[in-house]
Amino acid sequence: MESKRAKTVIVLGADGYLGWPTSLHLSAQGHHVIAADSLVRRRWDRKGGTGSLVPIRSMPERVRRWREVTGRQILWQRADLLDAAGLSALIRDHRPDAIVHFAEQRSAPFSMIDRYHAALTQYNNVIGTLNLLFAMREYAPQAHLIKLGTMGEYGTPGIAIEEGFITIEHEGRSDRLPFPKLPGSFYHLSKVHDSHNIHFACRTWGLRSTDLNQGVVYGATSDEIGDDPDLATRFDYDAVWGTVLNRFCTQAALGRPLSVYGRGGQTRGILDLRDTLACIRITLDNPAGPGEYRVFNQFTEQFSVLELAHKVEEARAAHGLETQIDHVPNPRVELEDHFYSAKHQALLDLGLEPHLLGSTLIESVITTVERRRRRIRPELLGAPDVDWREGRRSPQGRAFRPRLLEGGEVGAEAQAEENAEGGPAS
Ligand code: NAD
Ligand code: USQ
Repeated sequence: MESKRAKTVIVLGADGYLGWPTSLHLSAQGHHVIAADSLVRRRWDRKGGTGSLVPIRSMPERVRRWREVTGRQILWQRADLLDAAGLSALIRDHRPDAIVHFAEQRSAPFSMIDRYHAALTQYNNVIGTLNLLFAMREYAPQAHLIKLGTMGEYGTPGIAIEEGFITIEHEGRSDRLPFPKLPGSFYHLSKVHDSHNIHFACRTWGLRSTDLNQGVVYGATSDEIGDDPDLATRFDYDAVWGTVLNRFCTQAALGRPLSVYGRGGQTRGILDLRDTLACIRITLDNPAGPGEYRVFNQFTEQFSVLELAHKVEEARAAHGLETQIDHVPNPRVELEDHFYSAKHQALLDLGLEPHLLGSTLIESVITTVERRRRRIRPELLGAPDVDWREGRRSPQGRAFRPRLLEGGEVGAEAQAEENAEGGPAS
């Protein structure tokens, strides 16, 4: 079903796990989608020895395929948020109604490898978003910025988590203020810094934004992708990029033990990839007002890590298969036993109908993995080599030096690789 009014939407980070299916979903709704990405994630994979389990096509190939199967056009533009001039030109040329911003370094372990990776993460994310805010002020002050934040901005406080703001009474006065933040990695901190900058830009320049504090996403496909290999989105399973349930499904598919860190008492909000797309669509259809900065907590259910492992175990047991659950020393600094109650009402009120986690979904992810089992590198499945206190313990960490603070300049070697993969705008 198409949205009421077709909008011009720039999707930043459109080559990623979430950005690509979002581009397809919004295009299927009849929106005019400009899909932009610097392709830096593909480079981080090459340098770090990781990679998507599901093969992914180049961006020109993907948009071509989408046009073949639907007749719809997605415009592919290579763009780096660190290149302020290039980003401004992108916004100026398209004057979007909305910008969906996924384009960040999104791995907590990556940000904890060493000083270099912490700085890379915060520079890429915070300065990239700052560049975007300035470009919007100049060329698209009416556009709705839909920014991907994270539930991890809040951490695990001992009180219920509100959606962005909390009313505080202090010395006889009361005010509605941003909810306190206790993030658990330099990556999660970068999102907190973004939130403050976006909130400030809304208050000061009258920009409009929705900050989507999203939980951990699971799943391997969407309605638009189906099982078309030419439209597939990436699927990470290694200890740096793979998120917890996708990792557990991959481990189960190989008959390997599930890697629960510590006792698995850490509780997280989670959601199905298809619900991420629905949340973006709903947010796009219901924009923030001028000068408004609002926060939606974007997840559908909460589970402890051990409960997630048991869900996978149960789904396998239904087929007579046994699953081993291993408790590996937790490389992160996390609370094992903690209170967790996070509100997530705003998107439900706007019409979100969640896909709740069930055995069918777990089985379908496992089937996706089984089809690709020959591509799995078993050494990437096990215990992580990035420790929150010590950084990366393996020698690979010292050799892994992706670009840093290059201000949008791409080295000749990286440029050649990117041309092979992404090419210029098609
Ligand atoms: P991803 O790594 O698959 O995709 C991110 C994309 O952004 C990559 O294609 C990368 O090349 C691009 N990018 C990064 N920096 C860029 C820059 N400076 N300029 C242009 N492009 C750049 O990550 P994902 O899982 O799709 O996550 C997308 C967003 O959603 C991130 O902001 C992440 O923090 C957030 N998020 C993800 C999850 C999850 O479980 N995957 C959960 C909550 C929030
Ligand atoms: N965990 C395990 N075993 C594993 C992998 C993870 O026990 O093999 C545990 C972690 O210790 C943690 C939980 O599972 O307690 C979630 O870890 P994760 O790697 O799935 O998620 P996280 O590092 O928080 O990051 C992911 C995305 C990030 C997003 C975040 C949403 O990579 O981009 O912001 O989920 S949230 O967790 O709500 O902050």
